[in-house]
Amino acid sequence: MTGRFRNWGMTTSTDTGIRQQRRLETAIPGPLSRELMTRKGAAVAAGVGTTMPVFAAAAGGGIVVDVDGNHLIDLGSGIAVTTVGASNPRVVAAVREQVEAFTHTCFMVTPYEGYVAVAESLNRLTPGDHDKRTALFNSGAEAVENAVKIARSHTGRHAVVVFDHAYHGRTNLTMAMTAKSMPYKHGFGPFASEVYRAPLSYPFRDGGLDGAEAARRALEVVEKQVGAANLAAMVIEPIQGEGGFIAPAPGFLPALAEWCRANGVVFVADEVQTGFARTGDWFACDHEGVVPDLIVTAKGIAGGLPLSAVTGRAEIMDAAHTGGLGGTYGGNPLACAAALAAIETIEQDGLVARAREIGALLTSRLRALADPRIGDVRGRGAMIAVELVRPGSLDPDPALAKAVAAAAHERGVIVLTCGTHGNVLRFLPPLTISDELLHDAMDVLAEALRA
Ligand code: PLZ
Repeated sequence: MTGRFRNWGMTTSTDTGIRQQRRLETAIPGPLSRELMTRKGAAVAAGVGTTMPVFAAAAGGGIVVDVDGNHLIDLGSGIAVTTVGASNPRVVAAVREQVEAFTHTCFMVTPYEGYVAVAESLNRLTPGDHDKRTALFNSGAEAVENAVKIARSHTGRHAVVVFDHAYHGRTNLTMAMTAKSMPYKHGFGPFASEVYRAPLSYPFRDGGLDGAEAARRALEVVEKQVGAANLAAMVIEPIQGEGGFIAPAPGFLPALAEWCRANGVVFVADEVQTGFARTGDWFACDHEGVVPDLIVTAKGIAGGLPLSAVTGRAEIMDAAHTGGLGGTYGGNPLACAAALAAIETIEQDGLVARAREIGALLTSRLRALADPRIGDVRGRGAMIAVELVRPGSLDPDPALAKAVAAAAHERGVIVLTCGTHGNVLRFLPPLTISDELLHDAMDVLAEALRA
C-alpha cells in the first residue's frame, strides 16, 4: 500500500492529477479571481474575510490551483485540515463510495457503522489505554462546547479555566474561552459566564520561566480566583494554534494534568489544530506522555470533511444522560468515511514520521535565514512558526508579518499568520507535500523577507 501514495520526492503527483509544482499564469489575484471577489463583496457578508484574494478551482497534495490556473504551494492546509493532502485519493474514494450508499440518516435516528468505527479508532489512537468513549460533532467549536457540557455533567461544577492566547472557537461559549478580542469577540458579547483565564507558559516571552514554575503561576491564579472545588474543566491547547504556535515549556502540561487529577477537575486537551500527526506525534499530548481526561479533535481528522469529536474516560463521557449529546449532522456518514480513510492514510503512509521530517526541514531553513527580525523559530513537526519582532527586542512586528505573507502570496505560496499580536508566520503544510515544494516555498519566503 505504501508505494502508491508515498511520493514526497517527486514533482508530479499521479495521485490527484495535480502537478506538484508552483506555477504562476497571471498576477495574483488573476482576472477571474478579481471577478469572483467582486461577486463575493456583493453577495457574502462582510464579516467573512479571506486570507488571499484568489478563488480555488482544484487542489491536490500540496498544491491549490486557482481559477486563473495559478498553482500555489499550500503551507496552510486550509488551517491544518488537509493533513493527508488535498483531495487525498483514499479519502476521495471512501467518500465517493459512501455518497452512493447514503448521504444521511442521522445517527440519532438510524445509526450506521461508520460512526462507531470512527469512535473505535479514536478510542484506540488517543493518549492513554483506559476505557474510552467518543461522541462526534461537526466543528471544533461544537466539540469544545460538548467537552465542557460533559465535564460539567460529570463534576456537577460550573467553572472552566482557559489560558492566555487561547483559541477555542466562535460560538458563544467558545468566544468566551477564546482570548483575543479583535476579530473573534469584538462587539459580539455578552459572553458565557464562568470562564476564567490563567497565564500560559510562553518561553519566548516569559523570561525563561520553566514549565514547573509557569504551572505554579497558573495554578495559583486558578486556586485563588476560581477555587478547585468550583472547577469543572481546565481546557488547553497543548501547542496553541491561532494564539501563535506557542509550545509551553517542558513540564507545564504534565503539572497541570496532575493538579487536575488531584483536584477532580476534568483536564481537556483541545487538539483541534495539533491532532492527527500534525506535531510529529499522533497527538501533541503524546510528546510528554500527558493523558488528558477528554481530548477534542477536528480539522485533520477527516481529510477536509467537517467532523469533530470528544473522546475520553468512559466514566466521564457517560456522565451525560442519554439524549443529552448529539446534533442533526454530528458524525455525518460522508465525514466518517473520510475520517476512516484519513486515519488509514496516516497509519499506512507513515505520516507521523513525515511530520517530524517536515519540522526538521522547515526549522533548519528558517534558522538559516538568521534574520534579526525573526525573534523565535518554534513549533513541532509540521506545525512551525516564526515570531517577528523589531530587531534586538521583543516588540511584536505585525506589519512585517502581514507584508511578508502578502509578498509570499503574490509569489504563489499560501502562508497564514497568527498570534495575539498578529506577528507570527505559521507553516502547516499537508504531510504529503514533497521536500521540493517545501524548499521552493522557503526560497520564496526568504525572498519575501528581503522584499
Ligand atoms: N480549537 C485549537 O484551532 C480552529 C479558526 C479559524 P472550528 N482554528 C481555526 C477561524 O478564524 O475561524 C480551532 C482551533 C482550536 C478550536 C477551533 C475551532 O474549530 O472547526 O473552526 O469550529
